[in-house]
Amino acid sequence: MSDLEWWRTAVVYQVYPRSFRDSDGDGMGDLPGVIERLDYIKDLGVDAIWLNPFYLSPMLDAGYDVADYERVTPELGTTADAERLIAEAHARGLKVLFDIVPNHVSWEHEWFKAALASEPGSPEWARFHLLRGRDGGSTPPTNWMSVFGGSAWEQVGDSGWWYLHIFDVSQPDVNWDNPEVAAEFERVMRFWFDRGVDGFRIDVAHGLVKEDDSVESTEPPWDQPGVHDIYRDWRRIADSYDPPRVFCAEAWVETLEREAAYVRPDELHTAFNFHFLKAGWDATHVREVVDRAIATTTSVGAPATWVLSNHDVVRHTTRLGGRDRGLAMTLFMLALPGSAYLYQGEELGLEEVSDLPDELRQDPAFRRTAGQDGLRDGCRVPIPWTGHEPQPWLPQPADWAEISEMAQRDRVDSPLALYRRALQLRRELQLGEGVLEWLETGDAQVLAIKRGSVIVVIDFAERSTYDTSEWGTEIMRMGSCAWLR
Ligand code: TEU
Repeated sequence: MSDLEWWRTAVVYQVYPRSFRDSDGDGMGDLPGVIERLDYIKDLGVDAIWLNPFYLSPMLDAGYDVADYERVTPELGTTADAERLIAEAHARGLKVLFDIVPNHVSWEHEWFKAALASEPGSPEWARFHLLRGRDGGSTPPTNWMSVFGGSAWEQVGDSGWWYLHIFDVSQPDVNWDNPEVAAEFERVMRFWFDRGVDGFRIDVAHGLVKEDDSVESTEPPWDQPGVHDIYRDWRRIADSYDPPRVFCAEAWVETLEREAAYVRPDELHTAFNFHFLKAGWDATHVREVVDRAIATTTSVGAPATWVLSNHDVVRHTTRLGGRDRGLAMTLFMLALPGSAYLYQGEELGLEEVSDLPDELRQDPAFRRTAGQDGLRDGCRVPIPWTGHEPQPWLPQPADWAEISEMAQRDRVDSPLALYRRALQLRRELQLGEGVLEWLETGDAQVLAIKRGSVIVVIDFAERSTYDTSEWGTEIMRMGSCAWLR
C-alpha cells in the first residue's frame, strides 16, 4: 500500500477543540491548546486528527453553525493558529482533517443576512430553501420535523415565507440545486486545501439534496441520489491536489449497502460506520455488522471503518455498560482491518457525564425538545489533563482528578497505557491491512478472529469465564478482550 493510501488503515483521533486543551485559562479549549498537546496525540500512536468546526460562529450548535468558513472563531484562535496547527501536525507525521459543514450555514452568515434583506425571487433568496407556506402562508411548506425537535421551517417575520432548517433554527439549509452553492463550497475547500489540510470530514453528508415530493412525511428527505453527483465533483477537486486530499462522510444512512454507495471509487474515500457504533454489547450483532461492513466496502474497493464514540453520542464506556466493556470493545475494534476513529478522552476511559445541571447544557436540541433529547453535552466535558482545570465551560466530575492524563501518564495498567500499547501493536502487526477470519469458539457469546499472526478473542458474557489460553499466549488484554499469539 502506498503512502498516499494512508487513509485506508489510519487511526484518526477526533479532537473537539473547545473541550480539548485550554491554553489561555478562559475555560474553553482552543487551537493553540491543540498544538500544545500534539505530542500527546502523536505518542498515543494515531495517524491523523480530525478537528470539529472552529470557524467563525455564534456557537448556537457548538460551531456547526458557521458564519464564515475561512475565519477561526475568536474564542478558539486565529487563522494563523489553524495554519500553524497543520504545519506542527505535519512536522510530527500526523495528517489533519477539518470538518466541512455544507448542509447549512449560520443565520449570521453573510448569505443569510443578504437573503433576509432581499425580496422573494432574488438571487440572494435562491441560495436557501425559502418557500411560500401553505394555507395562504400560515402553515409551513411541508410537515418536516427538525432533527433537534419542532418544525424544520421558520417563518420570516409574518411574510408567509418560510426557510428550511433541518437542524437548529439558527442553521438555515442551503440550496444545493443552485450552482452558486457548489461553487462557494468548492472555494472554501480549496481555501483550506491550499493551506495544507489533508482532507475533510463532511457534516451531514447524506442531507444536502432535498426532494420536495415528500410534503406529507415528517422526515426531511435523507440520502437522495443527487448527493452522489456532488461528491463526484468533490473527488475530482481532491484528486487535483498533490498529495490528493481525502474525505470522510458523516452519513447516518439506513443500511451498510447505502453507506457503501458514498465510497465508490469516484466518490468519497471513507464514511463512518455508525452501524458498528450501534451494534451494542452483543456478539451476534457485532459479528454481523463486521461481516457486512467488510463485504459492502470491499465490493466498492473501499476500506471498512470503525467508530464507537464521537461528540454526538453517549460515550461507549457508558453505553456498553461500563469501562471494562468499553475498553474491551476498543481493543476488538483496533484489531479490525480498515480505518478506525477514536474520540478524545476515550483513551482515559472517560465515561459519559450524565448529571450536568440543565442550566449549563448547551445542546440546542435540549431546549427544542423540553429536555427530552439533545443530551449531547455529557460527552463534551473538557479533557481532565489534571482534573483541576480552572472552571471549564462544562464542569468536570470531581473524581476525574483520579483518572486525569497526569494521573495515568506513568501507570502501566491505565487505560491510557493500554491504548498506547494497542495502537503500537496494531501498527507493528499491520492490523489495519489484510483479511479477517472468524474462528469457531463453541460459545455463542465469544467471538474470535484471526488477523495474521494474532488471534483476538472477546467474550460478551455477563461474567467472562472463557478460557483463552487454548488460542495462544496473551500479548494484550483490556476487559474481556484479549490479543493472543
Ligand atoms: O450531526 C448530524 C446528526 O446529528 C444526525 O442527527 C443525523 O443527521 C441524523 O441522525 C439524521 O439521520 C452533525 C454533527 O455531528 C452535529 O454535532 C451537528 O449538530 C449536526 O450535524 C448539525 O450540523
